[in-house]
Amino acid sequence: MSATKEQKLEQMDMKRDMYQMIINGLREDSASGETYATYNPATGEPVAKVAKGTKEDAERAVEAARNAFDHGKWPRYPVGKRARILNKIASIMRARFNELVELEILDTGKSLAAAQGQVNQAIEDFEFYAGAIVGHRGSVNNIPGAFHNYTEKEPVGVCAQIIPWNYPIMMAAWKIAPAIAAGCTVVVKPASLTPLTAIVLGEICVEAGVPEGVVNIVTGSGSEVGNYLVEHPKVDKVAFTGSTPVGKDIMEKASHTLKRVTLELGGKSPNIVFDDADVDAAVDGSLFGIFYNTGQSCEARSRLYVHEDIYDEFMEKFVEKTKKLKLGNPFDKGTHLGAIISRSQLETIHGYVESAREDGATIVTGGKEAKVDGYEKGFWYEPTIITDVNHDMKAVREEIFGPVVVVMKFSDEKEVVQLANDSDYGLGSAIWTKDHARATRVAKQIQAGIVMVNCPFSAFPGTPFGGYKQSGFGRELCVETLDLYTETKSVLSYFGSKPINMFGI
Ligand code: TAP
Repeated sequence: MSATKEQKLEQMDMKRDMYQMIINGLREDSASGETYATYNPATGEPVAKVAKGTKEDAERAVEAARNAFDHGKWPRYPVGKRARILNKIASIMRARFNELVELEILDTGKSLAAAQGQVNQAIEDFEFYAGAIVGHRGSVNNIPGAFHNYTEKEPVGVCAQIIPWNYPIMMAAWKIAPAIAAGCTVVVKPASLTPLTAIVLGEICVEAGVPEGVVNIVTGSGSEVGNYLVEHPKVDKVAFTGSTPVGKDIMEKASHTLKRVTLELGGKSPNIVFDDADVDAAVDGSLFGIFYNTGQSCEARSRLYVHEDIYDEFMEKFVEKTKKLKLGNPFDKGTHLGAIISRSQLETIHGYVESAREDGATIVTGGKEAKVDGYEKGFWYEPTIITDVNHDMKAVREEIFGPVVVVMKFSDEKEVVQLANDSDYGLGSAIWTKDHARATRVAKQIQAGIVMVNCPFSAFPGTPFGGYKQSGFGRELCVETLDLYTETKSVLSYFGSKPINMFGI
């Protein structure tokens, strides 16, 4: 059943029993009338019902986005007006910060600190692109004679944006903010496990004055809704964040209509601790590097290389602090690690740990499902450290996407650079050293989109985020992203007094 026009203006509680999609500025049920339940991974309890979108809903959303792009006001607004509306979105999010945080925690089971940081960054993304788009312009080019050439940046068009479950609101903001800043219209497909904050963000966009059809949020499965969007001839670009296998499939299918594609995929990021590092800082940074967001981060530093001269000291402190990490009520300020997103992800994580065990590795701490008082029906895994591994092992080569780190000893710089680069992935990397020359030298040699030097985290709005190799291509979170949501049009004019007769006849 279609929503009424009045619903467009109505602000609802963020926490509610039922979440509809956002299509053409309205809350909409699925064409099939079907819903599904989302669960709180910390408790295993249902959170709410969500419209179960279908191809028909994806079609309606693409039509709305196409119409808004081809005939609507948004791409034609002066850039300052779009910027003002992006800032309005940010200010509504800020005013409803606590509600957004609560909803994100219920939907993902992540800790309060993680959710707060991610909602805050989502807000800052809109503010960042409100500013960045104003300075994103074409050029006037030096050409000879009576010619004049300038370029204009024009929005790419209708963008399908498919996002994962690990950072639901942040990923939605990373996608929506630059696209609409550039004048595109979007159809966002959130992960089925965590659609709630993306839906609410779509509502906030409408409330802030984004015209109907510009931001559409369609829930439903990746295999049906996601795939339909990727293959749709009226979609101009696909921006995807998710696993490498799905990214490859999307790239292949999007090629049939030669869509623009950006892919932010998986990772297996190296974390190198040199013998001259500040050991305490490296321990704290490595702890955060792997266990933040319960290890469910694409740029999790999951391969830890420690120089042999400081290995024992480092490991003693690293293991001790890992054992102190607190799992528990995600809303409690003192909780460090939240839940794992689902039972199936928990089993995947444990499968990797078991494979390491079978390959002869040592599980130094963790290595099993965690029992958390009061949360017996939730999905929890112990922070896990694995040693005695080598680069042939599955747990060292493949992305685990959980709170599991493999640790290796190294003896020299050349060797560790080689080990760090011995991966199909190339997203994040970290270096711990007091030697500036070494940091610069190693940073240059690492095959990854991001290098963190003595720094526990990877990005702020403004810093490029994206991968080398099978971690994908394209950069998000930065000014360069705007290039990926725009085409460059070159206008060449002739101002000579004599007409040009190129054929001379
Ligand atoms: P995926 O299974 O790849 O799912 C990501 C999104 O794609 C979901 O919305 C999913 O829908 C949809 N999808 C699944 N199959 C599809 C298909 N055939 N066509 C179109 N869409 C499809 O990943 P995930 O398990 O949610 O997330 C974990 C992965 O994302 C990890 O590998 C992680 O490294 C990566 N990740 C990367 C980054 C960056 S920035 N590089 C950031 C976060 C996560 P359903 O939910 O309905 O299946």
